[in-house]
Amino acid sequence: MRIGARTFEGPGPFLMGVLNVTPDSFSDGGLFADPGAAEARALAMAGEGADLVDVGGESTRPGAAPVPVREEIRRVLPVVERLRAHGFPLPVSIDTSKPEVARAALDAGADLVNDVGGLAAPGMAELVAARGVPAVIMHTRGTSADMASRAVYLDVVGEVAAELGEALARAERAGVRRERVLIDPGIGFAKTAAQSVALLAGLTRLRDLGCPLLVGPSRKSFIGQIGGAGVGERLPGTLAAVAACVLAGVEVVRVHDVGPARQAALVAAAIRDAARTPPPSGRW
Ligand code: PMM
Repeated sequence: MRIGARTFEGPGPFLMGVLNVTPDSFSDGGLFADPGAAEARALAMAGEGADLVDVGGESTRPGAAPVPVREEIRRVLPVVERLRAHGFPLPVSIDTSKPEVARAALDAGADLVNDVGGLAAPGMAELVAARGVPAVIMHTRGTSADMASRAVYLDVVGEVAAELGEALARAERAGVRRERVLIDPGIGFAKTAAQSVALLAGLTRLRDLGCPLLVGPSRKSFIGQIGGAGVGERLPGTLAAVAACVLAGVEVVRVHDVGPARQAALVAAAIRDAARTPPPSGRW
């Protein structure tokens, strides 16, 4: 799959570095709200081995207040513009569910649309199709306000796979090409801790959708619940989840702590590849 100037193929693992330019994200809110600080963070992540960076201007944690379109654009656009103006070497992803924000970011040079809403907003799939850019379709239910109450499943892996399949089919009807889509089970989005763990254990069942997988376990609350760790203390649990993703064949892992995640991912990949001959080819 082509993402910006780079071609991603094979099993990876590839790392998407998180660049939250929000005042209120659950783990790094406010740290990178200034475009200069955001750029420095992006460069640091590139230096630590990130393969792409994901710029987000709206906190999606349960209960977070919605951000108006103009405010979200005001947060993300200067960052994308600055990265592009200064020759930032990696593909830039825009983390948004709003087509207006995605359009502004794509116009400024973003390369991929990462939509936690699964391209469901009116006009979003059409925009992705018209621009011919790759996109992440993530699974969630409801909004930040009601997602916790919608975490009810009989078979979480089966239902998430089915709902992702429906979102993919909807996107294809709007003109999005399947070979430009990455699929994400949405760890922590309308999921309890136990459901997030069940999804991490059942990732291989999502491969039937025929798309590369992207998973974002970094610093999420299931780690806090299992390990009794506050938001700032979840690196060890994050690394365990990164390794589990890579061993399951996930192509892209979305992380805040790129350097440590890279070491964990490379060791897990070496174990994965030693266990299988020939190594998996990936689903790009
Ligand atoms: N998680 C968050 C935000 N964006 N995008 C994708 N594709 N997958 C995720 O799991 C995901 C996401 C929330 O975490 P953050 O606030 O630390 O970015």
